[in-house]
Amino acid sequence: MENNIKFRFPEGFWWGSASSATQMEGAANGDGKGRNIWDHWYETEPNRFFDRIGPNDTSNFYELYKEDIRLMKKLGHNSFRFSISWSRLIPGGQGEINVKAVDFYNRVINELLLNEIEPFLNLYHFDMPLELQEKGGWESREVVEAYVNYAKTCFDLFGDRVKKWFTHNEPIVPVENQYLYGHHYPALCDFQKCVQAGFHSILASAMAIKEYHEKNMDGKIGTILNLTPSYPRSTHPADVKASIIADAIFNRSFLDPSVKGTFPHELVDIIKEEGFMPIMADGDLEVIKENTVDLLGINYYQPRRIKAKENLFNPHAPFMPERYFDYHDMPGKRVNPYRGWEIYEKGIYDLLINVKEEYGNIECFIAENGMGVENEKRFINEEGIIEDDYRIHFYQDHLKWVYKAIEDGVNVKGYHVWTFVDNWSWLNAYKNRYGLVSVDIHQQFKRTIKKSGYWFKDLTKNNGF
Ligand code: BGP
Repeated sequence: MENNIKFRFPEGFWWGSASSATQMEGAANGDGKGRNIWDHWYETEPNRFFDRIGPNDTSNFYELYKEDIRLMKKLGHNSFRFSISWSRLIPGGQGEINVKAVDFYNRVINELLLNEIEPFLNLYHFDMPLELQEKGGWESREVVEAYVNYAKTCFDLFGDRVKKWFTHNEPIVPVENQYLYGHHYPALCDFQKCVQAGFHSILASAMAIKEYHEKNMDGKIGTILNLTPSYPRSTHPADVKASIIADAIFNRSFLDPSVKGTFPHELVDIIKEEGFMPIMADGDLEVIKENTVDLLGINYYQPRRIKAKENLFNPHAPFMPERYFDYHDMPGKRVNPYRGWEIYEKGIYDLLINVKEEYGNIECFIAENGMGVENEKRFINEEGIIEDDYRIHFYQDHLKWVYKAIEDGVNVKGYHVWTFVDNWSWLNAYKNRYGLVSVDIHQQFKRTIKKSGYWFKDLTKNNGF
């Protein structure tokens, strides 16, 4: 088998997977955890969740973490990204620390290290403590301060062993979904709040980076962004312009300040012209300018196909970024029908080359890439294993382009799949499954390795395929 390896990755390449607290821990009300927006939304509007399955009982990593880490080891992980649940560590978001949570995260970190799996620790993955959301969430300056305190607490508690930190996962996603598109609580539609929340999460990230660097800990701190390369429908200048604007709004809005400490002028011009500038305090822009990331995590799922706007917008409707472009339904595109996302593996290469050319070739890694499929039970073979060949092909197709990016000089250090064990999804609960390992939610969350899990084991063992 060794000799058949066509794509051999550099020595020490980071192989692993990513997850998040709310999506996998379970024990949502257990051991002193406070409530977050998901616990609250599920209680008040369970109809918003697929099959009415909520975040209270997700995949039970809280109890099964040892078994999961043993499985990670078996499948060849050398790194694993997870997040701390802010409301578990500090119920209410500020004030007293929950000692049981400290104990839990210590046990997880120690168990990972014992198994030679490096913990990549993320501070915020969509799960605002409810009390802080009631103060306005990211809209509120007080929440920025609370977040920085929470970050400092985490560095002090776990920074002796954790050497890779991330301030946020996909910070644009909660902002757009809480304040514009209605997918996350409180489902508002208010561009002004959206801009304010976005600015505050960028500021919070920079302030946490500052704290971390000032502590002189011997690790790195970065952020994880979902990058969706924008492709214009055609070379017509109107299509190209629309695509540049979409890129500024959805990618460069967070990528530029995170890596360069600046904001794209295309976005600032629109925000100014439309009258949505955020409230900023003196010195905020300097903090953002001076405290950029050491390391960039990139989540890639799908591209964005853009064309010039076809119709005039309704001037009375709430402001939406889509006033500046339309989505282009490209004929012939390949789509994952369960999630509705286009599959375009070359996108991963294009965005990596862009990071090399436009962002100083900063050290980066693929922090999420994956394919969610419904009703995987239909693929179970006689041995009880889900034969998810489509997922193996999906990974191989993307990895070929990551490999090419490395050949072309991109400083990309690793590849994490989404996800290890099937987990609960914000919008789709357990409908679409992404794991290398399946979960039976009706049988105490029993784990079974899928075919892709065994493939991943060979991949990591051979450092390529
Ligand atoms: C990313 C998120 C993850 C995860 C994944 C799959 O954007 O960081 O939390 O959920 O997408 O998306 P979904 O669960 O919506 O299918």
